[in-house]
Amino acid sequence: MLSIRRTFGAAIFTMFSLQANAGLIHQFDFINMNAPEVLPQIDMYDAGLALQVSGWTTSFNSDGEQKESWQPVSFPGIFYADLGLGLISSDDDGPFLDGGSSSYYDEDPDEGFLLVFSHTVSLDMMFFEGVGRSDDINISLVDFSSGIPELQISFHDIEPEFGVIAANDPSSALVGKAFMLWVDGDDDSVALAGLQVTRVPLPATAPLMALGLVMLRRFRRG
Ligand SMILES: [Ca+2]
Ligand SMILES: [Ca+2]
Ligand SMILES: [Ca+2]
Repeated sequence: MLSIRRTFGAAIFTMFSLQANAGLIHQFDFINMNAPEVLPQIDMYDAGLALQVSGWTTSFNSDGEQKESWQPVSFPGIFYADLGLGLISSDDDGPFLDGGSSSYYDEDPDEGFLLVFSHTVSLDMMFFEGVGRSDDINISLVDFSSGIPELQISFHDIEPEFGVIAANDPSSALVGKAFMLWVDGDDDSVALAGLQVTRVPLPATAPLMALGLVMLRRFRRG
């Protein structure tokens, strides 16, 4: 009888853990199969987690020096279409998120998406479309408390594999409420198709796991 109770307790524990973990992962899909739209920003919501995406420009030269401060793009705006999100940062600019040469900031800046979440998350997976051989992406943890993005920690020139960047050990620092996904080179041109994040700290997990442990102990005590 003891072994049955033990198994039952462990099963409850596992059930609670799985349930808690399943609720922590959030996915945001930016593919728009309807008519393309150009929007000043994108607001999305998934199970209690809000995300706002806005477009920004800057200029970094090939030595990695920042030549222009970050500027918000309000017009024309984010291109929301069948490959996901691109950015049209001026009347002459193409619809992809694309970088530019630092000598032509006015016509062809470096572009980025600022992602601002309502809660602290870890950035786990980024899905891109339109990725070619020359494309690489910079990912930064951002302090946005002043209203101007301040890059805190950056990972440069990451090449998506089959369109996917998966955060792993080197980028486990990507935990926060605001991130910039940006491109800096003349030949960078991509669309952001989706994101997967995990909400942290884990508000649901701790009490549920504690409950699971209590129940497990009770069953064990029998
Ligand atoms: Ca563009
Ligand atoms: Ca540049
Ligand atoms: Ca680059």
